[in-house]
Amino acid sequence: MSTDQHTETECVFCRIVGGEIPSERVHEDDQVIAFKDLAPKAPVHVLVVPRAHLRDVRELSEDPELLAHVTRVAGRLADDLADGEFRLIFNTGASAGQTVFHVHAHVLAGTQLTEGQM
Ligand code: D5M
Repeated sequence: MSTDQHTETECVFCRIVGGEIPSERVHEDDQVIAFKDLAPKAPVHVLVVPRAHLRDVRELSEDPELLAHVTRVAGRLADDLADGEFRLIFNTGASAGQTVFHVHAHVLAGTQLTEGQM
C-alpha cells in the first residue's frame, strides 16, 4: 500500500475538497461535501466526505456530531436523488475494500440492490 495518500497534500479526497480535482458535487456545507462516485455501482452512487482528513469511520466516530451529520446528509441525498431508501457503506481497511484513506460514506440507491452489491 502506498503511504502517499496519507498526507493531506497527496490525498485525492483532500484535493477534491479543495477544488484541485474536479468532481460532480451534489451537496456541500461547512462540514462535508458529497459527489458522484467515479465508478458508480448503482444509479445513485455518491460519496459523503468530511472536509477534515480523517482516515476511516473509526476516526470519524471520535466526532459523533460529524458522524451523525454524514448520515443525515446521506439520508437527505437519498430523498432528493432516489426514493429515500439507500445503502450506506464505510469500507474500513484494505481487506474490506477501502482504497481511499480519507473517510467516505458510499450512498447507493435508485434500484433494487442485491446482497452482493458493493
Ligand atoms: O472507495 C473509494 C471510491 O472513490 C471508489 O468507489 C472510487 C471513488 N473515487 C476515486 N477517485 C475518485 C474521484 N476523483 N472522483 C469520484 N470518485 C472517486 P473505497 O471505499 O475506498 O474503495
